[in-house]
Amino acid sequence: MEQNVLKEEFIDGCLELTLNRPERLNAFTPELHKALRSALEKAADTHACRVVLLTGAGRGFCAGQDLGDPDSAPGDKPRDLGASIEQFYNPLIRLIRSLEKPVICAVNGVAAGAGANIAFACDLVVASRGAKFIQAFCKIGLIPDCGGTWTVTHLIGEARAKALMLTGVPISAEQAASWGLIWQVFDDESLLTEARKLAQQFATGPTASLAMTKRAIHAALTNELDQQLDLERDLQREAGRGGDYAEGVAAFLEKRAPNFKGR
Ligand code: LHQ
Repeated sequence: MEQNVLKEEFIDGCLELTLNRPERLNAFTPELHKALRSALEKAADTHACRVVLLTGAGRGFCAGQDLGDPDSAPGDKPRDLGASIEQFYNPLIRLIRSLEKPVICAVNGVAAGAGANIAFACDLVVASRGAKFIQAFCKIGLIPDCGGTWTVTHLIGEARAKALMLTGVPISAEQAASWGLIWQVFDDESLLTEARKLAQQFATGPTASLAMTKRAIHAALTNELDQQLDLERDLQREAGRGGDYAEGVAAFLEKRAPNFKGR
C-alpha cells in the first residue's frame, strides 16, 4: 500500500487536500478515491471546516483514472467501467457539488480525463499559467465522465465542448479562463498563495449563505425564472434568520469588519 496518497491539512478553517501520487501525475486508484471521499465527508460534517482547497502534488494536478490499476486495466475479459464510475467517481462529484461550503480547486499542472472534470465540478477553479486541461477520454476510446459532458457544456456551450471532447486537444489555463471554464490564472509560483488567500476569505465568510448561493446557482441551470425567483425568496428567508445576517448588518453600521460564525 502506498503511503499518504492524500495529504490533509486543516489550517484556520480550511481543509487543504493534496492528491499525492506525483509519480503518476496523481491519477486515481481506489485507495486515493477512498481517502478523498472520507476527507470530504469529514469536511461536510465539521462545522469548523468552512472551505475546502483541492490541489495536486508535483508537476500535475491529476491525470484521471490510473490506467495501470488492475481494477480498470483492460484484460482478457471486458471490464465494467460503469462500476468504477458508480462506486467512486459519481459519488465524488455529487459530494463536491452538494458540500455546503465552497470547494476551491487549485490546478497546479496538467488536468486530464477525470482529473479535468473533477476540477470543473469545484466551485472556484484557479490554475497555474503552465496548467493544461485535456479531455483525454477520446484518446483511449472512452467518453468524458465525472459530469464533464454536463459541466463543460453548461460552462462553454456545445460547440466548444464538442471540439474539446471529440478531439482531446489540450487547452491552456489562459484559454480555459478566457472561455469561462475556470476563474483565474496565476503565475506557477504564486498559485497556492493566491488560492490560500481565497480560502481564507471563505474561512471567515458567512458559510451558510455561501452554501445557499451555491445551491441557487446550481438550481438555475434547470429552473425557469419563476421557479428561481421562488427559490431565492425561500433561501433569502432562511439567510435572514441566520446569525451572520445580523452580524453583517451590525458590522456595516458600526463600520467594522464582520465576525461571521458561518451559521
Ligand atoms: C499515468 C497516467 C494515468 C497511470 C500519466 N494512469 N499513469 C473512469 C472509469 C474507469 C476507467 C477509466 O477511466 C475513467 C476516467 C478517466 O480518467 S479516463 C482518462 C484517463 N487519463 C488519461 O487518459 C490521461 C493519460 N495521461 C496522459 O495522457 C499524459 O500522461 C498527460 C497528457 C496527462 C501528461 O503527459 P506528460 O506531461 O508527457 O507526462 P507523462 O505521460 O510522461 O506521465 C508521467 C508519468 O505518469 C508516466 O509514468 P513514467 O513511469 O513513464 O514516468 C505516465 O505513465 C504516468 N501517468 N497519466 N492516467
